[in-house]
Amino acid sequence: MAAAVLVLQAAAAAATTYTVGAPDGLWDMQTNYAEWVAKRTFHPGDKITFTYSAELHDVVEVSKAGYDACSSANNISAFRTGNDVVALTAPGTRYFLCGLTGHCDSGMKIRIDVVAAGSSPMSPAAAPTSAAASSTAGTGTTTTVGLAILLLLAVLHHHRAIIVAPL
Ligand SMILES: [Cu+2]
Repeated sequence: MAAAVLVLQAAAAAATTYTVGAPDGLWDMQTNYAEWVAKRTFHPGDKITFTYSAELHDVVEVSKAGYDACSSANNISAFRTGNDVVALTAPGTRYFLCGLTGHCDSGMKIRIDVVAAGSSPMSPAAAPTSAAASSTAGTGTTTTVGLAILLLLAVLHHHRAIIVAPL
């Protein structure tokens, strides 16, 4: 189990393509997207894929205002192939909704926060940071051990001097 988690984290460290809603859902009327995004961290370079029946839904990228109001009137872009890949190229928040009447109001909207690598504890940059922290700690330990050895040598030397002196 721990190994599986590590593998997942390693996979997340590289550019990842996420199928929106998967594995428990898809781009549909049932999936809780707030819950889905909460379990994931999106970084620049990642992609999200909207998979759905093109007869039933579409995907519209909107502004925050559009997202809040469930309005696709001033959309940024629209997709309707049923298998739409969106590249998350830069840090920031992206908003998507289904443009079909009533679907967004029923919860078919998703907000994706794209965070720079390093701003999340699970990000790849966190590893070098903690590695640096532990190597700093390692240096501290080495210094302490080195001092202890020096002290020991000094004591031994002093001791020997005492032993040697009478000879
Ligand atoms: Cu829809």
